[in-house]
Amino acid sequence: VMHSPPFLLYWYLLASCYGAFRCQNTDLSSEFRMDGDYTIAGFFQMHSYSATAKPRPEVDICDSAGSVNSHGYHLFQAMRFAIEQINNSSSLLPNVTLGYEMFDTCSESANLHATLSILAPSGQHPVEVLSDFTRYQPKAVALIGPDSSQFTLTTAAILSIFLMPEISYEASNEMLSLKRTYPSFLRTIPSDRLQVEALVLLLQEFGWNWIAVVGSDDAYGRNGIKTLQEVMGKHDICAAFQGVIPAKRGTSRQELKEMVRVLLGTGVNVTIVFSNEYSAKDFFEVVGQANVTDKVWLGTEAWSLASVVWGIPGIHRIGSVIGLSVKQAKLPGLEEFESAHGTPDQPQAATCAPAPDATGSSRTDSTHQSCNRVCTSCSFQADAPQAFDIWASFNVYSAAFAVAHGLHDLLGCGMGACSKDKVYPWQLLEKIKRVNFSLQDSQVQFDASGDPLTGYDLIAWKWTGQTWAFDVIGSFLREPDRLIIAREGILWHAAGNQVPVSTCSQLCAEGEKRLQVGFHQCCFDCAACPAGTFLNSSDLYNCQPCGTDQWAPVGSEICFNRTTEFLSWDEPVSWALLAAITLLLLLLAGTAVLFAQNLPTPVVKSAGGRSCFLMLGTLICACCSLYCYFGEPTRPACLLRLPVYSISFTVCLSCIATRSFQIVCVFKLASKWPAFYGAWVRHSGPSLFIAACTATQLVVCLVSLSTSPSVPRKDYTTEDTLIILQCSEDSSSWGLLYNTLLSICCFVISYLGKDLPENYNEAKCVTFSLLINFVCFICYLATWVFYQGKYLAAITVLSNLCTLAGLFGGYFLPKGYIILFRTELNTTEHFQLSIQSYTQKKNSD
Ligand SMILES: *[C@@H]1O[C@H](CO)[C@@H](O)[C@H](O)[C@H]1NC(C)=O
Ligand SMILES: *[C@@H]1O[C@H](CO)[C@@H](O)[C@H](O)[C@H]1NC(C)=O
Ligand SMILES: *[C@@H]1O[C@H](CO)[C@@H](O)[C@H](O)[C@H]1NC(C)=O
Ligand SMILES: *[C@@H]1O[C@H](CO)[C@@H](O)[C@H](O)[C@H]1NC(C)=O
Ligand SMILES: *[C@@H]1O[C@H](CO)[C@@H](O)[C@H](O)[C@H]1NC(C)=O
Ligand SMILES: *[C@@H]1O[C@H](CO)[C@@H](O)[C@H](O)[C@H]1NC(C)=O
Ligand SMILES: *[C@@H]1O[C@H](CO)[C@@H](O)[C@H](O)[C@H]1NC(C)=O
Ligand SMILES: CC(=O)N[C@H]1CO[C@H](CO)[C@@H](O)[C@@H]1O
Repeated sequence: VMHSPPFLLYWYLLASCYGAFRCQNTDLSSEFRMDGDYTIAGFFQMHSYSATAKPRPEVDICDSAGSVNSHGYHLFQAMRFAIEQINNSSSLLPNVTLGYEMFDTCSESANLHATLSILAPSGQHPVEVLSDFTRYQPKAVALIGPDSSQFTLTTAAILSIFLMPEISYEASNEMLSLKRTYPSFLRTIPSDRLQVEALVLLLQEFGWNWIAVVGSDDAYGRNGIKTLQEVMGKHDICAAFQGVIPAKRGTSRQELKEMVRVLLGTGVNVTIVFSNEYSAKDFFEVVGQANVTDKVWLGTEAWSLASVVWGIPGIHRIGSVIGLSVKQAKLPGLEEFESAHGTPDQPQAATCAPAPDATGSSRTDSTHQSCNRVCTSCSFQADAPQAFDIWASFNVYSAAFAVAHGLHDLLGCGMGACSKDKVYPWQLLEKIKRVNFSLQDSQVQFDASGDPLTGYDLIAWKWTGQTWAFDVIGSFLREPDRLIIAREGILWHAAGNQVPVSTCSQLCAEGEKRLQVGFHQCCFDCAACPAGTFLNSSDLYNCQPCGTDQWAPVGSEICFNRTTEFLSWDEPVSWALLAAITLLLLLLAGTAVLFAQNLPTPVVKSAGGRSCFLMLGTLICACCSLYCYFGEPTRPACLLRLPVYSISFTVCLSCIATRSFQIVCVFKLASKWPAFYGAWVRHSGPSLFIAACTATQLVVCLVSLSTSPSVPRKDYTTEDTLIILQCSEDSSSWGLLYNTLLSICCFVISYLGKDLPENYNEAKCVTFSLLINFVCFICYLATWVFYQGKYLAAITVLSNLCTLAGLFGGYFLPKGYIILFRTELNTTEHFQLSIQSYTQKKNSD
């Protein structure tokens, strides 16, 4: 029963592919193998091979076309070495023998051929057509390799259908981390995204933000450039130049020369070369001919230690080369193993089959000896392992051990004896994903994307004359991602061993924002942030406004808190004013007592008798309201202080007005309009007048309080650095206006009585008081227009205090003086005398 047609279709395709290869090559077994209980496949690029377009769909024969690739050869030996060690181990997979099948994957077709070969079931049965692969048992339980990202993308896509574990040791393409697409792929080399992050950290470390980026014309280079672009953009680093190194040799030389010319023309001092080793070689050959001396070249793990690059004649002149490399590692015993196992002298351990007979005219001639099968020639042709080869070998070695640990877990070896059951690849995959073991001082485990938790080492090239060497100058560590670098270990090829500069614009001074010039963010002019704004390090292109309670000077990177100000109790000005208020209060109280004691005397009677107490009382009230101007303004104080003062003052003024009016009436109106005077006295006109004036003021106050109540308010406008805390007395002017009108009224009435007898004549005094009142009011208004600050409250207090003191001094003080010191004037006789003399004078006029 077939449940999933798409799968079936896929499998048909695979099967027909496989059939096509079969026709060409009857030998389905790999080129290099060892039998065991479980077989692990290994793909290595043992020959350098440059693919060319072919008219017929044939599998490339690696050893007939290319030269031996020493690097691949050492990796291949590392896998054999690992498997032998696992077999020898008594703790890991005891009594279980692992076998291997190795393939030379020098080209796409060789790689696909190898992939299909390991998928074929054990033995040489035709491929079964299944709709469920859970019981499918291919020849190998897991695959280690292939090396390049390009081949791996193909292999991983196919193996993922079968959930067959694949651990690559050199395929760093970021896309392979996508577990949705490549669920069975793991690797022991970090993803290129991590490499990009390390490179960007390196750029930031030295403040290089105007650089060039070149990459090779393959998945590695193109994806690297793409990711670099993305990550650099996030960190405000710009690429002045971006280029792809042409892949084809020979004809494209001119193209490459033009590219290098343009690159050098940009004037950048730092270039990232995200390239495979062969394209890097082409690139640096051209750079070497361009007489470049003092630049910095940043390399990726693929070429920074590769001998094909540092071996280019004249490359020691191009400047400083800093690169990332896989983590340095030791693999003791590998070299001995290689020299012992270079020749197939142990047929039971490694089978080197003779080359198969030619099956077609297009295949290799029958006399050609396959290098893979004649291992001696390989070991003769390969170079001795470099540090780079050993370090990369460690990735192969740890991949083999990861498979072994997974298998160890799956077979239940931890319990004592291994079960040697059938193993399906998808079961093994689950176990491999969870391995966590330590190997030669490093911990091997995979994250959720199947990537290793290792970082990179940072290396710098070191030339002594023409001899190449390198220093490990730091490392990039993971979780958290960080760069540790010994800067003094780097030899810069610039004057005075200075760190080269590569920026488009000089950094702006503190507190200056950037004004982008042209297309790139890294090229800018600077402009200081205006006052009241600051430059946050998170956005260097815009000034941000400070909070309302804060201020900042021009060109600031922080905001300062504003100082809150108000007229406090403990200032000298306050002390002086408080003393004056208290003195006036005491005088008012004293006068009240004095008047109470001398109530029957004519002076007190002429001053209004009992109504004097009302006036003194209101003056005391008004005086007390002045205390509300000190200290931090509170809601009740703001609400009450002005109405209390205005109403008290109104009462006082209206009293004075009635008093003056009364006297004028007695002397002038009584005789002219007796009826009016009678009505005024009968209907208690004075009280009504006072009540009416007060009620009007009360209404004015209530209306202004209800329309805009006075509350404590922060004033930000007066000074940038201050907050002035004050009451919002927006509608206070109506009450003041009303009082002013009343004052004028008072003034007019008292002026009418200017010719009355001296004891009754208050005109001079009242006029004096009211003049003081006007002067104070005008002074206050003038100050208010020009000054807003904490001392405005003090000025208000002073103005009000003067007004009150003027009223007291003009009205009560002369009378108090007569009571105390001129008792002879304070007699009924004296008063009658003065009335008589007034009447006589009037009649004589
Ligand atoms: C495995 O053991 C054999 C003999 O016990 C020894 O010769 C060989 O070197 C060992 N291999 C490794 C890789 O340790
Ligand atoms: C580099 O210098 C050599 C000799 O100093 C000169 O012959 C050659 O033309 C120069 N090349 C370039 C590209 O300037
Ligand atoms: C391995 O096999 C040997 C002999 O066949 C046996 O003595 C030994 O107990 C086995 N070890 C384990 C761990 O199964
Ligand atoms: C892996 O093992 C190490 C040491 O045994 C341990 O510290 C670490 O927590 C383990 N990691 C996980 C993910 O279990
Ligand atoms: C490159 O270095 C030179 C000399 O040190 C310097 O004049 C130039 O401004 C640098 N270029 C950039 C883009 O920083
Ligand atoms: C600056 O910006 C960062 C991130 O947007 C923010 O967390 C920080 O509070 C800002 N600093 C100031 C002083 O506003
Ligand atoms: C500014 O005031 C806020 C709260 O009002 C306080 O948390 C902060 O520490 C103050 N900053 C400075 C620099 O005084
Ligand atoms: C335990 C075991 O089978 N060890 C074998 C592993 O393979 C090597 C040869 O590669 C043998 O020598 C060991 O006996």
